[in-house]
Amino acid sequence: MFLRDEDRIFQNIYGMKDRTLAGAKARGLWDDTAGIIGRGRDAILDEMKKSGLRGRGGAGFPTGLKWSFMPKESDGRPHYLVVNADESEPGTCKDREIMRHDPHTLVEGCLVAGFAMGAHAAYIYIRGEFIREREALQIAIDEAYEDGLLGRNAAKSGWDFDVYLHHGAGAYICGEETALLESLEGRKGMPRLKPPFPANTGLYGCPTTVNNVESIAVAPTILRRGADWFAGFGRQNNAGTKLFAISGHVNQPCVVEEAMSIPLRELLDKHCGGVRGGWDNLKAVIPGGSSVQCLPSPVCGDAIMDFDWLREQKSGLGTAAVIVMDQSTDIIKAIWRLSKFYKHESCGQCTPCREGTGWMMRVMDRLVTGEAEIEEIDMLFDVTKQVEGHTICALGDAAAWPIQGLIRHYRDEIEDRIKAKKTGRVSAVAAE
Ligand code: L3W
Ligand code: SF4
Repeated sequence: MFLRDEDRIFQNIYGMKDRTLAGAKARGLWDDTAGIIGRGRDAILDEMKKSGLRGRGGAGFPTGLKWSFMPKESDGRPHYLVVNADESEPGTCKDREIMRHDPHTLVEGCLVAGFAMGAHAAYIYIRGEFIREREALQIAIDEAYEDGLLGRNAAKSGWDFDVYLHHGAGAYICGEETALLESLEGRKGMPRLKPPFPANTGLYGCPTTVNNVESIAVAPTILRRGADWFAGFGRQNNAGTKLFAISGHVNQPCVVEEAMSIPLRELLDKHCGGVRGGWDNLKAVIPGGSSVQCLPSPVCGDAIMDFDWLREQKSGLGTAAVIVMDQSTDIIKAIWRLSKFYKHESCGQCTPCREGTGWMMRVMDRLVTGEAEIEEIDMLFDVTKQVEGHTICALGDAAAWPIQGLIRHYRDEIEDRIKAKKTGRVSAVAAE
C-alpha cells in the first residue's frame, strides 16, 4: 500500500500551495507548539525515541537517542542545535525542496528540537549555492519572529529561542558535522577527530547536536500525530515516512515522500513512470546518494528501500537519493566520475584519504579507457580497503565504497574493456 496524501508530512513539497506562515498554519504547522513544549523535555525525548526516527542525513543514527546525549544538567555552557542544510551529496536534493517550499516545517522543528535538547539557539548551515532556498528560509524565520513564534517566549511556550541562518561556500566536506562546526566558527572546514562527539564538545566547545534538515523538519508532526503513527510506516528499525530523490534514467525524476521500506520497483513505477525503456533496460541503481555501493539490476527487483535491507547488500540508504542507470550507461565511467568528485572534495588532512583518493582516481582513469592491466583491478580493490575505516571522517569510506561495488558487480565489464583495448577492438573512451 502506498502512502496516503494525508500521511505525508511535507504537504507542500512541490510548491503548489502557499509557503508563507499563513499557508503553513493552514496546513496545521505551528498548531499548539506551546502545548508540545509544555509536555516537557523528557516526554519529547521519549516520544521521539518511540517513533523510531533515524537520522535522515546519511548515517541513520536514532534521532531521539542523539538528542538525549545532550547534558541534562547545565554546567554553565550554552547548548546549541545545528541544522545541517549543506546538502551536497551527489544525487541528493530533498532538503532543498523542504527549504524552498515548506520552510516552516524546519523553523518549527528547530524550536521543538532545540527545547528538547536544552538549546536556546539554532544555527542552520545552508549550502552556499542554495540562494533561493536561503531567501525562502530567511523569510520564514522573519515571519516567525514577527508572529512571536521565535525570540523571547517563543510561541508563548516560556522558552526563549533564536534561529540563525549561515551559508557555506561550496565545500562538500562542510556537510560532515565537525567540519561544519569548524566552518561555522570561522575556520577552514576540516573534520575533527571523534570522540569527543558534538553532544559533549561541539560548537564553540559547547554541547551541540547536529541534525539533518529532514530529521528536524519531521519532528513537530511526529509529536503532534504521535510516535505510534510514525512508527506504523516501514519495518521494524526502519520506521516512518521518508523523502526519496530519484534521478537518472527514469521517465519522470522526482522527489517524493513515501513509506520507508517501499520496494524499489514500486517507488520507480508509481512515482517516476518507470525505468526509461522499461524495467528490463535497467542496469544499476545507486540507492543512497553517491557514497554507497551500487545495486546491479538482478538485485534491484527485490530491493527494499530501507537502512537494514540495503546494508545487508553492502550498500546503504544514505540520503535516499536514488540514481537510476539504464543499459546505455558506461558504469565504469559513472563510478570514475564519483572518484574524481571525492578526490576533489577530500580536505587532505589525513594521508589515507588524501593519497588514496588520488590513487583510486588515477587507476579509475585507466579502467575507463581500458589502458589498465587486469592485475590492477585487485590492486585497486586493495587500495579501497586501505582507505576504508582508516580515515578521520566518512569521506574516505564514501570514496572507497562505490569502487568496491563496481568491482564486485562489474568485474567482467572492466576486464572485457581492458582485453578489448589490448586487441584494439575499442577506441579509448574519452575521460572528461
Ligand atoms: C554521541 C556517540 N553521538 C555517533 C552521532 C554522531 C553523528 C551521528 C552519526 O555520517 C554518513 C555516512 C554516509 N555519542 C555517537 C554519537 N554519534 N555515535 O551520530 O554518526 P556516524 O559517525 O555514524 O556518521 P557521520 O560521520 O555523521 C556519515 C553519509 O553520512 N554521507 C552522507 C552525506 C550526506 C550529505 C548531504 O548532502 N546531506 O552530504 C556521506 O558520507 O552514508 O555513513 O551525528 O555525532 N557514541
Ligand atoms: Fe579530510 Fe578525507 Fe580525512 Fe575526511 S577522510 S578528514 S575528508 S582527508
